[in-house]
Formats: sequence, structure tokens, C-alpha cells
Amino acid sequence: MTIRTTAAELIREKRDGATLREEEIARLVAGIVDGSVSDGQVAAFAMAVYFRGMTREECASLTRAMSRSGAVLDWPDLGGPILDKHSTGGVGDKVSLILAPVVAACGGFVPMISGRSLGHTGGTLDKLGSIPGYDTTPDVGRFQVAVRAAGCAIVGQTAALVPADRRLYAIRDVTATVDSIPLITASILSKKLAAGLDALVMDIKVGSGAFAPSLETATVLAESLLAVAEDAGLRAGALLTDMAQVLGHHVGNALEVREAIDFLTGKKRESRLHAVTVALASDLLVLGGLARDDVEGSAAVEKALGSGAAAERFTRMVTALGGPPDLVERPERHLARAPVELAVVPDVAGVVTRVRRRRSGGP
Ligand code: IUR
Repeated sequence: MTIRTTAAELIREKRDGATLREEEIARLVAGIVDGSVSDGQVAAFAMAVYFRGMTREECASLTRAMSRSGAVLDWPDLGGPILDKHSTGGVGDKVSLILAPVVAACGGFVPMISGRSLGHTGGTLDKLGSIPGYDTTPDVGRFQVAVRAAGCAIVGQTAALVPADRRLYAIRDVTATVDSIPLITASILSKKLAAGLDALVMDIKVGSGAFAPSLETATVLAESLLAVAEDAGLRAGALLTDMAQVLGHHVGNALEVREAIDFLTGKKRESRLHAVTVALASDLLVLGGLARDDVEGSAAVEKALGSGAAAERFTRMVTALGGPPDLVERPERHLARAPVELAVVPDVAGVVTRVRRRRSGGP
């Protein structure tokens, strides 16, 4: 068996439809990180994958190699499972701000590494940036202290984690190769593996406000993510949720933080936002071994919300990362107000569909 060695050879093989082996993909990823593979070669590789696709094994190899390309976090002696949620992005999606403290209140630990807005969709990090003093880019030490103290911390990508994805993503962004299912799969899952998770639930948005407008595309992406997560040894689940309309009542960074606080304190809970949050949090509790089934998971989530325990975890998280300790009691004192606000009246039907893993097929 010959091992193809140079980047040019590997790109040619992929271009011509061959399947790359684990060690070949690992070598390419090492070259992406140390700079020995040029921008032009990374772009050509991404385009070859865009047109040729990857087998499930190739995608799992790429995911593993990328996840080990920088620091890999570990969480010794926390006393609970390390859990996270990923969303493919939507409009008005403030689920992370609610779900992380809910799961923390239920005994999980949530080191959530979030992104900035992508295209027309909002980013959790931009929302948190509206909280005065909140450190969205702490070093790994402060991040770990916050997770220990609050049970959850939502922060931005650090320079130390998954440098291969940072370079590959930047090149995909300018070479029309973002929307490749295996590249999206490896990009998302490599970052989750590097965060040292025990289990992950994914919210795959479907509809006119999502990157996957059709049910078919969203299902293919969900199945790819679940298959490769399984191969990479990460327990994972996926829900398809409606993004044909705004989630909740508000869109806009400070307004969404305000809505998340009102939700946590019970002041106002829009029913679609409630349905999506409870379904994702409950699935995550089951995946993490903190609930036996969906009934027990949903009950634990409702209890964390109703008792104020989730709101208290949110306060601990904000405080641990430098935000105001009285944000939940007095949000109007700290959050900017939009000069113009428009009411959104969502339709409440059919918001969540569970994805069942099929056993066969590539990513
Ligand atoms: N989010 C990621 O982390 N990676 C991707 O490729 C996309 C969204 I698209």
C-alpha cells in the first residue's frame, strides 16, 4: 500500500475521486497548521472536497485530525457530565443563553464555545457582548474557573483551540466552499471534540431563515453530524427545528439577552422558544445520563426554570465572567434599549422534529 505524501498528490487524488486514508488526512491537517500547505493548496483541497464529497470515514478522520490540531480541554473532577448544544444558526435564536444555565442547574457542566453572527443569523457571542463587563474572550484559565463556579460559561473561540479550522474556515469563506456537508461537519465537530465534551445536542434549523432552507438538506446535515460524531466517540443527538420565522419575540443583541432573562425569571416565555429550549435541554440531559427519558428530562428542565435555579446559574455565569451581579434583577440598568421596537407575532405550530440516526450511508 503506498502512502501518498505531498499535498499536491493528496489534492490530485481527492480531485480524481479517490478516498484518502486517515494518516494522509492527518498529514494534510498538520500542514494546514504549520503553514507548509499553502493557501492555494488549502483552497484547492476544499474545492476538491466540495465537488467530490468525503466518505464517512474520511470525514471522521478529518474531524479527529482537526480536533487535535491545537489544545484539547479536559475537565477533571467536576462531578458531572460535560455537555453542550450547537445550533446551525437562526434569527432570534437565544436558546443557548437559557439552555446553558438550565443544564447547569440540572447537574451538567456546559463549557459552551460560541461564534459570532454568520451571514444574516445572530451570534450568541454578539448577544453576550451587549452585557457591560462580560468577558467573551477569557483565557482558558478564567473559562475553566467560570465553568466550575457557575456550571456553565459561554465564551468565544480561543486562539489555542482547533487552529486547523480557523485557517480552513477563513479560506472556505473566500472560495465558495462553505456549504460542503463534510467540511461543515468536520468544522463543527472538531471544535466540540476539542472542548472535551461527553455529549452534544445539535439544533439543526430548517426554513427560510436558516442555512438549510429545505428539510432534505437539513436532514442530510443532521445525519452527517450524527454519523461522524458516533465515529469520533462523541455521544450526540439532533433536532430539526423551525426557522421559517423568528424564534421568540425579539431580534437584536441586547433585546435577546433581555428576553432570555425574562424567560429565565418566568416574566415572559414565548411558546415556540419554550418548546425548542425544553426539547434540546431535555435531550441533552438524557444524552448526559442526568435523566432516564424525555419525560424525566423535561420535568427537570421545567423545575430548573420554575424554581429560579437556572436564573441563579445565569447570574453566577455573568458574574464569573465580569458582568454586573444585578443584571437579572435590573436588566434595564445595564442593557441598551433599541430606539425602535417592532412586535413579532409567531405562528405556534410544529416547531421540533427529532432526527433518528439511519445506520448506513456516508456523511
Ligand atoms: N459553523 C461552524 O463552526 N463551521 C461551519 O463550517 C459552519 C458553521 I457553515
